[in-house]
Amino acid sequence: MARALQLAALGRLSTFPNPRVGAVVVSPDGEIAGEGWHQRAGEAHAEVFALRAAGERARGADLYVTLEPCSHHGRTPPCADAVITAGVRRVIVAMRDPNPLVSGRGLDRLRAAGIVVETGVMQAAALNLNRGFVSRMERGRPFVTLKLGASLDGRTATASGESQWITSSEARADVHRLRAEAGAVLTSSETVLADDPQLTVREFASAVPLSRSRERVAPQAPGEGQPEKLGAHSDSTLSPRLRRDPLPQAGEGTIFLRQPDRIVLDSSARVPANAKVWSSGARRFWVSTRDSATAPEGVELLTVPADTDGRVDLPAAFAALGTAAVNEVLVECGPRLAGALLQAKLVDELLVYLAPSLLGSEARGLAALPGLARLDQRLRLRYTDVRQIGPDLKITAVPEEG
Ligand code: AOF
Ligand code: ZN
Repeated sequence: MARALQLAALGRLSTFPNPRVGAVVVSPDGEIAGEGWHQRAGEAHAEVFALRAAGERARGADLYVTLEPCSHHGRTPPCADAVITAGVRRVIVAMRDPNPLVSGRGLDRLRAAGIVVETGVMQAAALNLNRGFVSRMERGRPFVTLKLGASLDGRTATASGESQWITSSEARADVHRLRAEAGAVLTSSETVLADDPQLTVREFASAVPLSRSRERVAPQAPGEGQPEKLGAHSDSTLSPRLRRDPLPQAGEGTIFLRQPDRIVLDSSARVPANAKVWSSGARRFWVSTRDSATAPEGVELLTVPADTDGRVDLPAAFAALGTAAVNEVLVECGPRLAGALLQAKLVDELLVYLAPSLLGSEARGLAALPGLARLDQRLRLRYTDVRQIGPDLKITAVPEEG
């Protein structure tokens, strides 16, 4: 399963809106007979690649797959049927498919065909890899990461979508990698009008390995961490035999980089057609309360209700993005939207890059929040990770419940 998760992670930058899925066929004599991972929506599922690679050796074999095999006819036929036809004896699954079209029916179908099914193996790692897909399926909205940049005293100098305060190129490359992984970047009209950011992946592009070399496949900035969530199962902990195994036949060693969707929340539709954020290359969403606004070419207008202040109603905006098949968003914005998202409890994870400098009390804070009458009204967070990225600190935190 550790290997299947590694394979699934190869789709980290390319499977949206589909989940990242990996599969390994192990023959009765304990050899890996086939491997596969899902590469792009509309193309074959992980199980199909793995079964194809295994051929006749799938008969009587064990199939390790990071997501329950599907039971529905989507863009591709049901994988559960392919597993049954291939003569697999046992299927080991990391997590159930939260897609209501599947949701246990794939497992039922396998069991009905007499296949032994085990579930929940390395489930936490699988859920983490697909936190965006799971969020969209279960909550109808994307997983939201709010990225902020500040001085050590928590101050920011600019309205900054593109974080002009971040001087270190390491931190910038890290943010570009996060944009690629999230698959969508969201900001406010205020930030667009102030900074005219592109919000595309540029610095990271050269760091994305497109070669066939196994060693260079996992995209990772120096010192960075997502893959070490799988770290305990990295190559070094696998048996030498597994380590020598070749990559899957299909799409061998290829990582597809897709530019992230770009999303602008713009209540009164003020962002001009020539804003850089609308430049071509990805899906672009203009979320506004004005249904009469004329969207620039290639930009999709999502009209949502206004809140009591006349701004975009945030829960409605994120629900609309869920409907538009956005799994995960990286929010890069100024203090106003940051504060509003935190107050609306729409932030799942907070990333704060802290530069080694002090801006003093005249500079603005990170998130605009109403003044507190009592300390127990404070917004509580829990740190989940701290690391150094170049000269900066990167702190990951999650809001506490309640
Ligand atoms: C994937 N890749 O490896 C697996 C998936 O439109 P379709 O036919 O590609 O179906 C997509 C759904 O299939 C997806 O939402 C998930 O529920 C299920 N499993 N999807 O893209 C895979 N195993
Ligand atoms: Zn499938």
